[in-house]
Amino acid sequence: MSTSHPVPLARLEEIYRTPFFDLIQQSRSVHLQNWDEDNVQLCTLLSVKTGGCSEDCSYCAQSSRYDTGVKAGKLMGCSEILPIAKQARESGTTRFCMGAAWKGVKAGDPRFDSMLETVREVSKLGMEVCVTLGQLGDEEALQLKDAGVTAYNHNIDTSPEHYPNIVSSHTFEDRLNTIASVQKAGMAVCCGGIIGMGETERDRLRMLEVLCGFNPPPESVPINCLMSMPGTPLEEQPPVDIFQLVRLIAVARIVLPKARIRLSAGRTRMTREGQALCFFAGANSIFYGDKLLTAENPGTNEDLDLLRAIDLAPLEQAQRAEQGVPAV
Ligand code: SAM
Ligand code: DTB
Ligand code: SF4
Repeated sequence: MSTSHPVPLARLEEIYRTPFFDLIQQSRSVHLQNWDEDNVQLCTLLSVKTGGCSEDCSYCAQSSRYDTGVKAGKLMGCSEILPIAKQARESGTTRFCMGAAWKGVKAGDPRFDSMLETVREVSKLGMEVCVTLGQLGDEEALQLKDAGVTAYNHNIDTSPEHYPNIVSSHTFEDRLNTIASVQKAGMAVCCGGIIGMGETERDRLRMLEVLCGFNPPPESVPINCLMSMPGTPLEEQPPVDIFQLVRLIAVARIVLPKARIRLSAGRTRMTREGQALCFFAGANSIFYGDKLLTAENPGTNEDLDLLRAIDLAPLEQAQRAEQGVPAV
């Protein structure tokens, strides 16, 4: 049975303050002890329902409370999503993540039934299937698991203390309750957060402290750097310092050795060298494709060039090579 590995804040602070090169050397060594291959998982993200969200998350371009220029769309149906998922698989992706901009889902709602149908079809394609549909309870979680969802993404986003400064339409506790339902249903938890929202170093480490307390620990941890979206309350936030990001990834790798750490939003503002340091520190997954949900992401050729330049193979291609099949 899995158990949590709580790490006290003071210990996280101590690790974070290790001299930079010692820190990334330590995290690299933890990485090598826990991961057989040095590869990067490519994940395709699709916004299946964009904009018009009732919530007031102050980083989000999809909240209907802010004038961000994002138009509210309808939920895409299975016949629209399936060809996109097939194309993603052809492009070398091993995980397909579908995101919906709404507060949450309820069993019996036709939109939830439509998502279940989509998941049933997409899960036949052989990729990991991740969805992020906001709040849910035990029943919804079980239905998603039965339909074939492998992981549910629900970020805590920041520390419990900073959360009320960022969101007022739901609570940090609400987020934890959803995660508990996901775990009860036996789906993997994908949970991380955003840095660059005016939080302190302590808030960032408190966020990791909460993640380490999950039982079992999250299967994947997306670390997003805020994409400061015009029209949102956080539009003027300055970019995150790359060395702070690398340090946080290194600490995450040390305390969550088995989690896939996803270098998520914000890569368009990072250099290739900065991203390479993130991979060295322990990041082993990215979102792959020109667009995140509404914001930009590096182009696919750019990403493949970067991985090639630093001898990192995408996950699936690495596995194929092991089986003697030439990489695409
Ligand atoms: N509505 C669902 C929810 O809130 O969980 C799912 C979609 S929501 C857009 C998924 C995650 O995207 C958020 O929890 C946040 O971590 C990330 N995100 C949203 N806007 C962002 C931004 N401007 N910059 C960085 N990350 C962002
Ligand atoms: C996550 O942690 N990051 C992704 C995914 N999970 C759903 C979303 C990033 C969104 C970036 C802002 C946008 O595209 O609007
Ligand atoms: Fe809605 Fe999710 Fe954006 Fe919050 S983060 S406004 S819940 S889409």
